[in-house]
Amino acid sequence: MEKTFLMVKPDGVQRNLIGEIVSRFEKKGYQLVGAKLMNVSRELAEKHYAEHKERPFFGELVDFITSGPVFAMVWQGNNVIATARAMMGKTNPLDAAAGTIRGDFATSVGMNIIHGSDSPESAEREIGLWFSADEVLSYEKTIQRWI
Ligand code: ABT
Ligand code: MG
Repeated sequence: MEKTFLMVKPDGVQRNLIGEIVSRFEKKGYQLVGAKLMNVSRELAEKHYAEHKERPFFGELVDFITSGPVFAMVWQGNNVIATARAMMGKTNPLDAAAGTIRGDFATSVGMNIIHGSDSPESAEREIGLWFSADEVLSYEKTIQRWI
């Protein structure tokens, strides 16, 4: 079963959106298999955003993501990587459709509420970076068979 890494960024935590965001993925039919509220070290932030290292906004990005607690999660389910990205909406809230998380709650590219892995390769890399093996659970959800 496919897994992805999702994270409520510091702006989402400060704005009390953890419950709203978790609820959307639960209602969609996905299964939460790992979660923790945590402060992010600069080292972890720099590894997470390594692909943007040369970009002019890299410093601000690391400052932002380390500015307060984030809610890191692993979700599991059918096509969860691409579907979660669709549910999040486009990176720039100007382009994010109403009904998506960013479309409904975000106004800035830099502070856009949620992160989600953008491919199977990044999902594997990011889950490994943020969670240890024993923090990602495997448990039966019998309701899954109806969705
Ligand atoms: P993330 O989920 O944070 O990775 O966002 P997403 O994959 O939708 O967008 P990318 B392109 O990976 O952007 C990473 C972070 O960099 C911020 N950003 C991006 C800017 O501040 N300015 C820019 O011009 C671009 C392209 C947005 C993302 N977020 N944060 N926080
Ligand atoms: Mg990204």
